[in-house]
Amino acid sequence: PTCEEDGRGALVVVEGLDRAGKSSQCEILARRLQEMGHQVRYVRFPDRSTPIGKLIDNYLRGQSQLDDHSIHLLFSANRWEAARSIQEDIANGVSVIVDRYSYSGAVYSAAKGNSNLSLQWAWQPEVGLPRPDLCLFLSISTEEAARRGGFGVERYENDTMQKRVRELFLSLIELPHNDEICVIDAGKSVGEVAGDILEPVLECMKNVDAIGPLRKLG
Ligand code: 2DT
Ligand code: MG
Repeated sequence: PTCEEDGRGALVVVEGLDRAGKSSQCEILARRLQEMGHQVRYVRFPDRSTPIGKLIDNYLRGQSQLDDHSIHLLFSANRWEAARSIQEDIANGVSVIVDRYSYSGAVYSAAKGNSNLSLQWAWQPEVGLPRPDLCLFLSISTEEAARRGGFGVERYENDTMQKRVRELFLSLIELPHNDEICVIDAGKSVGEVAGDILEPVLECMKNVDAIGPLRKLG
């Protein structure tokens, strides 16, 4: 029922700190777009269902120890193994909503206090992956994140790490070539945030054919 038959889909990434509401917002967004007649697929990273994803899941749950470089490259490999199917969907007019992507990948690794992974090193394995047409960064203060309940038990779910992650995310957003990043105030109510997200996504989906074919991350 839409005009997408002859156009490509949009690649929309949702990023942010833990407890910013990414997963709930991705689900709401995917449902609303579907109700409007768009073809949509919802993907999340890490995708813990693949063999590489299982290694990542074990690591995050503290069941295995891995060198920081090694786990970093597994997170990236987990995106590379999904890249072709994302490209195919986009080419076939299906928009893909992605819960966490390369930005989380670079930022979480570089935020580790005990490692010497620079943001620049951490970004390199992402070069060449499908480039998002739009990246929504769900921003909440560390105080608001704390109000939303305690941390889970996984690795990275602690105050020091979250503070560093937030700072690094903000430094990424300021880079001039990252003009597809749109900052959303995720401290508002679920409904308000959903409305604030829908608007730029619809705008992006309208403009995607003017952008041309799906680009690659540089
Ligand atoms: P979830 O809570 O969203 O399942 O994420 N992470 C994620 C990385 O360190 N590198 C990555 O490339 C990605 C996608 C963020 C689990 C944790 O994994 C971190 C939180
Ligand atoms: Mg989490």
